[in-house]
Amino acid sequence: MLTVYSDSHLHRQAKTELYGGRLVPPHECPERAGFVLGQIKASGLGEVIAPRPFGMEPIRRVHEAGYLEFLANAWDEWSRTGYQGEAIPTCWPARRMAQRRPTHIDGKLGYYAASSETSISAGSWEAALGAVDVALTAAAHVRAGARGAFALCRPPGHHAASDLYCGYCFLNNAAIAAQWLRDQGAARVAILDVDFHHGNGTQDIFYDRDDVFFASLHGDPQEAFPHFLGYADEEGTGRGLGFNANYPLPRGAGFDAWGAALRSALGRIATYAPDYIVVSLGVDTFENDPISFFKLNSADFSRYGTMIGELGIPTLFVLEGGYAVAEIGVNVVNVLSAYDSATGHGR
Ligand code: 7XA
Ligand code: ZN
Repeated sequence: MLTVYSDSHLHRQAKTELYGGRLVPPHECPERAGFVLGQIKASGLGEVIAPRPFGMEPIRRVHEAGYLEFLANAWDEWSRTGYQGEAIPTCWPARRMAQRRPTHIDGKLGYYAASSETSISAGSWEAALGAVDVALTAAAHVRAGARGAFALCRPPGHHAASDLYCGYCFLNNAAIAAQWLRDQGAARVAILDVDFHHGNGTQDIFYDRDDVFFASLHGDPQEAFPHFLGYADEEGTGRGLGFNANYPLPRGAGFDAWGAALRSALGRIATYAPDYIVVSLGVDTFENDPISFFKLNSADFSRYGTMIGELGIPTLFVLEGGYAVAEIGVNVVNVLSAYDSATGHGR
């Protein structure tokens, strides 16, 4: 399977994450991409190519103009205040407050952030733009006839809504790729989110639509980030009713429970019969992930790569989370090479 990768992710070098009441080095760190790329090369998964530029138009199809203007300028505005640390929101338009965009950067951060762990640092915007080109280049490869492609995106994207950032995500790489595939003529696209965390941004973007089916397996939001979306009774709205499927799972879930949920989600996707599947591939379901609570082992990642491949639908894999740095490369490659084998493209 072909991988698309760019060093542009190195622009995102945040130094702080608000975690457990302390400012710590971010879990979503540049080394993550290095571990994945290293394992892809060591395993001989396939060619690694650089992305080509797609410009802003595919991004504007998913994200609001005011939000993009905010992201493009947030670091400069923050720096001009004279603040010494990285940009972190400290106030929000909570219940019964005005839903207006203030002029001061402190107000804008609260207006556009859904949570506070994700510091904005110099270069975050450039890295986020680069990740979109990675996703779209891989999407174009699948559209051109490949059975699968892997977008080694960093920063990740699935928590970003049309006008919200959070959970280490600024631009929704998977959603932008799915929309682009639609705009290129695909009738239906399914997004399967196997990251430990619910893909609240992706769900929100497509919630009222029947042309993009969204299924997510994740830690029960009663117990896990993002807490305020991802419940089983969220099934879509309007034309989108019946095209959103959430599988919240309890603390300690292993492959028995997780794999059964995947089987159900894949059944829904097969019935939907999409032209393409976009997999939001987070490997923070791993048993040793430091911020998650599922119990998949490395062999389980191969098992589910096979299950996805057996659908026989061209699939774009987009990297999301996964923080057990030494193992994330192994787990990603296990999914992708099992997918390849199941589709007859094994090594
Ligand atoms: O898929 N999303 C992630 O892996 C990031 C989740 C961020 C959780 C922050 C909770 N303090
Ligand atoms: Zn995650």
